[in-house]
Amino acid sequence: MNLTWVVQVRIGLVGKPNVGKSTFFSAATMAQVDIANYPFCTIDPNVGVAFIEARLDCPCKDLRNKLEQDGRLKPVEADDPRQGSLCEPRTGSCIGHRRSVPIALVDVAGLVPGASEGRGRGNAFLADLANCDVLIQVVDAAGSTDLEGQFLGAVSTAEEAVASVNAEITFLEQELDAWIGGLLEDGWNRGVRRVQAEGEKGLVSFIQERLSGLGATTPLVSQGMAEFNDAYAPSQQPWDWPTSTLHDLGQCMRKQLFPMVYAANKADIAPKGVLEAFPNHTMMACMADMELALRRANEAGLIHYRSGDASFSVQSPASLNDAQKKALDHMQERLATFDGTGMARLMDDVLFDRLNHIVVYPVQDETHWVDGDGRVLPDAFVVPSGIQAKALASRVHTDLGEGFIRGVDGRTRRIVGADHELVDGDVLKIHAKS
Ligand SMILES: Nc1nc2c(ncn2[C@@H]2O[C@H](COP(=O)(O)OP(=O)(O)O)[C@@H](O)[C@H]2O)c(=O)[nH]1
Ligand SMILES: [Mg+2]
Repeated sequence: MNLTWVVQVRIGLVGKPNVGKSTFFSAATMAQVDIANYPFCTIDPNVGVAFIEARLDCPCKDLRNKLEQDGRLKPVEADDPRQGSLCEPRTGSCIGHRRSVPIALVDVAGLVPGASEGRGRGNAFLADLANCDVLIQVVDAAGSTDLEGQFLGAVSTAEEAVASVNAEITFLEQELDAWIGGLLEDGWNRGVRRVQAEGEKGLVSFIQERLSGLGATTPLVSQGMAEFNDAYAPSQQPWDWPTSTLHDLGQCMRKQLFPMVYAANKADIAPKGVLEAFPNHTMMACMADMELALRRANEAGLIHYRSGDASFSVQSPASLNDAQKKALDHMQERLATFDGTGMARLMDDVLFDRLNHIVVYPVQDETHWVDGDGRVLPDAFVVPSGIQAKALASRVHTDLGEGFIRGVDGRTRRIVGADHELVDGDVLKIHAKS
């Protein structure tokens, strides 16, 4: 089976140069994955797979509880490396019933001021951006670099850092707006003819087609249109709209197409109070280079660290030299101060709050929660909250969707119909005509 389906969400890392995008990307995509399962990774070196922990415990916890109650399984041993997990994930991992799910992460380089007019890599970044469901703008919370990414000498005051972050946010919005506004402007004559023939419905379908390469769907465009009408209430007819109005329209579409979350990176060297200056943004403190260092040290067997944790343990303290000890002490202290590197928290927020996704577990056997080969809970699907049973079936396999007969809820054993809406942590058996 083609396994590209396991990655349903694409997150883009954007921002001016030298803010830490590539560091964030390397840290987040470090887990070894079987690249054959993710063909897109081999095509683009700046696309990788990152794992995000599901919010709810893996259903293998319920399975274990049941087996223990029935006396068919002994309680977890203290030294069990999987800390009780019973599942056999095809991708990602599950330890202590903490199950991780894959997403695609894209390091979008070259988005510099003026990029939409051809500066830097010019429009090359657009192809990277186009398929992203959501963007993380990495900003330099320390204000240690200018808009071109040149390092500034002195460390900024809070005021300077806030002004600098504001400039980063504004430049990126302007670049995206100019790009989307330009796309609308280009074909506007055709758009106008559609409005004359079909009214606003024609305009929506024109915009949707124009921006389909960016993931525009009719509901998204309609939502953007509603916000445009609210905010700008243009008095002229669309055929009389000046360029500036088209760009306002582009801005409303951008907000729909690219929801944005901010990583206030370099928190370790940032002055206090930067985050507080952005109450209307989803912004979280981040230390990408520390996450990278911790993951590398973990990989090398020096420490035991799990992304998201606010501390780590040293494998064999006696074997460390003074320099290593000092470096690790320093990291412990920073980690405690910031309650973790912030990366896992940010990705969790993006996937489950901003994108409102859930994790569900399709199985072939509703009693034992296994697939055809007897593999326990092999797949964890990241899907939009409230997805219907038949739509989930289509994501598992187009044949399962087309032949959908009914589903069976793995917990209640109730039969559910095509329009049954799934909730986080559901286990579902799908019956389909073959
Ligand atoms: N102090 C500090 N420096 C960082 C952090 N993350 C990245 N850097 C440094 O910022 C510089 C630019 O990082 P890079 O990932 O290449 O930035 P990119 O151009 O946005 O991809 C490098 O020297 C990194 O080591 C962080 O959290 N704190
Ligand atoms: Mg880079």
